[in-house]
Parts: sequence; C-alpha cells; structure tokens
Amino acid sequence: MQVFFSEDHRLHFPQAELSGGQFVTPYERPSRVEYILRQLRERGFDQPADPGPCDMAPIRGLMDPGFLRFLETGWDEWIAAGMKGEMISATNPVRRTQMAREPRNIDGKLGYYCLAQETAITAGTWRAAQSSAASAQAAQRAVAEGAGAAFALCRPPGHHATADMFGGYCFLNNAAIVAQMFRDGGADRVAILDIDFHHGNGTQDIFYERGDVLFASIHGAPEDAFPYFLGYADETGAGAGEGANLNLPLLPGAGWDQWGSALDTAIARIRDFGPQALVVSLGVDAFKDDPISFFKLESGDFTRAGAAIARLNLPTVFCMEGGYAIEAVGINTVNVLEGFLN
Ligand code: SP5
Ligand code: ZN
Repeated sequence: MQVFFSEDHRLHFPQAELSGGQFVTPYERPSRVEYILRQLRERGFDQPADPGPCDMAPIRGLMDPGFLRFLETGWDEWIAAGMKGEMISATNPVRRTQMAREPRNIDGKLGYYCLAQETAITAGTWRAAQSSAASAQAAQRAVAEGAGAAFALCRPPGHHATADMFGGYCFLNNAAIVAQMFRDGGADRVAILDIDFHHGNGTQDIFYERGDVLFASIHGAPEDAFPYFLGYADETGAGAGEGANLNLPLLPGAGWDQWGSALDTAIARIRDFGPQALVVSLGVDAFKDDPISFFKLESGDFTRAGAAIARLNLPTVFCMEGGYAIEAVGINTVNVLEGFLN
C-alpha cells in the first residue's frame, strides 16, 4: 500500500490547548506521526512518498472563500493587530446569532470561523494544513490511477473542519476533499466511513444535503462526547441527501461487541449504497487507553476493523484523523492497514 506523508506537518504545533480550564500541551502533537512512521517501517510498508504541493482547485471548489482567505492571511492579520499569543478564539456566534457575518476585526474573524476553542492557529498552521491535504490528494490520485488502496498520513487531521469552520484540531477536511476528487474524476457515488472516536461533524455538514456522497460514522454519543452538537442517530441527511447520512453513536464503555456490530451496520449500508470508491477517516482514538475518549477497543480490534473494511472490496483511501494514546497510535493505525491488506 502506498503511503503519502509530508514533513511540513511540523509547521503546526501550538504550545497550548484549552482543556478542562487549563492550557495543556496539545493532544494532537507532531510526535504522533513518529509512532506511525516507525510502525510502517518495522512492518514492511513502502517508504512514505512526499505528496508534492497541495492542489487548491478542488479545495476552492468545496470550501467557503472567506474561510480560505482567513486561513491564508489570518495569522499575518493577527500579528499586524498587535496580538502576542497564538490565535485562540474567545467569542463565537452561538444560538440566536446565526445571522452572524464576518467581522473586519481579526479577533472577531477568528471567532467567526472557529467551532471549538481548544484549537489554536500559529504561524505555520496554514502550510501544515495544506501539506496534510496534499497527502490526501496524492493518495486519491494513486487510487484513481489504479492502486487498490493508499494511506494518507495526514496531520493535522480533517474531519471536524466544515466548509467554513476549523476546530477539533482540524483545518481542511481531507476526507471530504478526497471524496469530491473521486466525484470529479467520474465516480457517481462515493462513501466515507468515519471510524475516529469523534463524530465527523465537518464531513457530515459538507455532504448533508447531497445524495452522491454517503457519510457513515461510529462515534461517542453527542450527549457525552466532543463535538457534542452533532452526531445523533436521527441526523439522516436532508433534501437530496436524505438517507445518505448514517450516525452510529455509542455510549461510554463500548467495546468490540458494540463497536464491531456498528461497523457491520455501516459496512452493510455502504454496500447497499453501491459506491465506486471509499474514503476512510481513520482515527484510532476508539482505543481503550486513549486519554480523551471513552471506547474500549483493544489493539487487535483495529486489525479486525481493517479486515471488515476490506470485504467491501472498494478502491480505498485512508486519511489519518485522531488517536492520542501516542505510543499505541502507530500500532493501532498500522493494524487497520494490515487487517485491510491481509
Ligand atoms: C481529530 C480529533 O480526534 N479531534 C478531537 C478533538 C477533541 N477536542 C476536545 C477534546 C476535549 C476532551 N477533554 C479531555 C479531558 C481529558 N482529561
Ligand atoms: Zn477523534
């Protein structure tokens, strides 16, 4: 399986994440990928290939122009405005301010485009996010050209980012970009399977009213888990997208019995949908020792998940998402890939 990865992920490493009222070292940190790279190497995967530059055309087609402008120029505006720290949002549109419009002030803009304040933007964040999307795009091109599957070792992750908001450690929605590229390349229907512990609110939002991209997600129930405000089972899609959104929320403590049967349900729905390509939002934070999650998967369960996904027999792009039990992140991620290949 081809692997795509850019060292430019290092350009994004905020000092601070707001967690439980404290500033802590971000859970989503550069060292996560070292553990994945090491496992790939030790277990005989191809040397990761640099993806080359990010192709902005498919991203501009999918994302909000004001949001992209903010990501591109926000840091410079922030510094020019005399701000001394990292970009951490403090004021956001909420209930009854849904008519919000983009302010001129950069602090206001930051709030306008932010969906979760744990995520800071720094000088290198935009370039890192582009390099992450570039890996996803390179993996898509490899699969479109006939590779059965490819792994994009994306960092920062993507599935919480909407067309016009960042947060949840995400800036550009890599899985959504890949799905749209398959569509633009001639696939009539594309499925996205999101196995990250957290609901892929961004991906759901981007495709919610579309019938051509199925989104299926297994995640911590929104009553109990980030991103809290989306991910309920009764969110089934709208308009042309009615029926093309499948949320499978699970309660704290869910292990393979429940998670594996939710995976079977998602896979059956994907099979019924009849897609020509599959995108997997591959988070491994459903692991029992993940510090910010509450599922109980064992490392071996990730191998079983990969094997189950392989039975769909679809051209597949894996995009890395979350996973914060850092020593186990490599093992669990590569278990999914190996389970898929074997
Ligand atoms: C891609 C991804 O997995 N994003 C996850 C973002 C989660 N951000 C908020 C987490 C809040 C968890 N609070 C943890 C308290 C730990 N003691
Ligand atoms: Zn996650």
